[in-house]
Amino acid sequence: MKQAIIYGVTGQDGSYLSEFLLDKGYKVIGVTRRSSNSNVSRLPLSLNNKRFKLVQGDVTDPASIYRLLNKYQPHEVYNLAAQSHVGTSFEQPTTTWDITAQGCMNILEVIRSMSRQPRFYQASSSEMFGDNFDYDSDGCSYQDESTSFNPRSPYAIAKVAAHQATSLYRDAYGLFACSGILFNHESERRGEEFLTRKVTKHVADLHISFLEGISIPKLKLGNLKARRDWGYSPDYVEAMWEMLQLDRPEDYVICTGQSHSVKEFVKQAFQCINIYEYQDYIEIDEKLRRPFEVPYLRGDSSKAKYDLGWEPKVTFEELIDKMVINDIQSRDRYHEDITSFE
Ligand code: NAP
Ligand code: F7E
Repeated sequence: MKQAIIYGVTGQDGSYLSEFLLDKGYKVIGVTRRSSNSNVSRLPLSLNNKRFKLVQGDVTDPASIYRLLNKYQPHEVYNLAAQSHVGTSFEQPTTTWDITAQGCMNILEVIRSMSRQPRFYQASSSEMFGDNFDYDSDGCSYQDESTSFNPRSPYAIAKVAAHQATSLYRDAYGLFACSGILFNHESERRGEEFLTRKVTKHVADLHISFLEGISIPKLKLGNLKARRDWGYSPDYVEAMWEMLQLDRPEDYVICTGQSHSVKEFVKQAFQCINIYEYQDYIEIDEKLRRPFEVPYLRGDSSKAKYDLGWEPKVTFEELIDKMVINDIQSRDRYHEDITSFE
């Protein structure tokens, strides 16, 4: 039976990847760092599976990585662990570096020392491009595997370091190590401080507030002009696995090829509850703007389509529908629980 270790299993992608690998018949060892409260809320399905094992560990602790990898001797290691919030990285640059850059190097060093070396996946990010892009034959801007990096946040700098380390260990030591350069991907399990989930959760709250006849404060947002290429996380974790099944390790851009502004996302989310004048329900908070913004992301994943046969399945509109409906249903369930308690 194939075994995989997932660092970052408690996060959005880690939870979907563990379910995907379990469906494929893997034994999955999910690594979680110690916390004072349970952080496994995204893992109920995996935890019910006998082939899933949750263990403690931390990517900033090399000895713990050494012990885990040598104990389980996995076939594949997925490094999804990161301080992944770009805004927070401006406030906590050193923590971001320690987890996101040094953490990757710590895993690579352990793999290098092993006699039976597992295949390694590194979660790279479109943030690494910063404000760089190329032009296609129609004059439209895009980023792909050959676009140069220009990281413009502590998070992106740490991701570039990890990305380059992964490529170095592949070339210098012959490790089977790949980086997926993933553009933004979201889901019902997205953390609530990211733009998409913050918006869909607010839209759900607003919907319930109308039913209850109460008013809630406006949604505070930062930059509405930035453009992102937003896809669906369960689609994207499939590409991670596909990369590790290849004959040769290579890096791949994973994206939808469509770019939308934050404003377009907000507009579409409010339309899900039949609000067409979304401007009446939001306000701009200058404190939510970042010291530097990545203005435009639109990926080209032709290489992944050709080599991996990978294509995104969920569209921008379907993604927003799924997230809003899920948040409304969760609020309904919460509302029922409160009512029955009263
Ligand atoms: P996420 O929800 O923030 O999950 C991050 C995971 O890393 C969590 O499980 C977190 O554990 C874990 N972690 C943090 N510090 C750790 C440490 N010191 N040791 C071990 N684990 C640690 O992120 P995501 O959206 O699933 O993204 C997965 C990966 O892809 C991240 O590396 C992210 O930077 C990268 N990425 C994401 C996107 C995107 O749009 N989602 C795009 C490109 C790249 P806790 O639960 O304990 O906090
Ligand atoms: O911001 C703008 C913000 O925090 C999206 C991470 O998964 O994808 C993600 O990074 C956009 C930015 O994601 C608010 O300025 C406006 O332009 O959801 P986000 P991100 O920064 O793009 C990349 C690929 C990763 O690798 C990262 O790990 O929305 N924005 N107003 C806001 N953003 C937030 N969070 N909150 C606001 O109120």
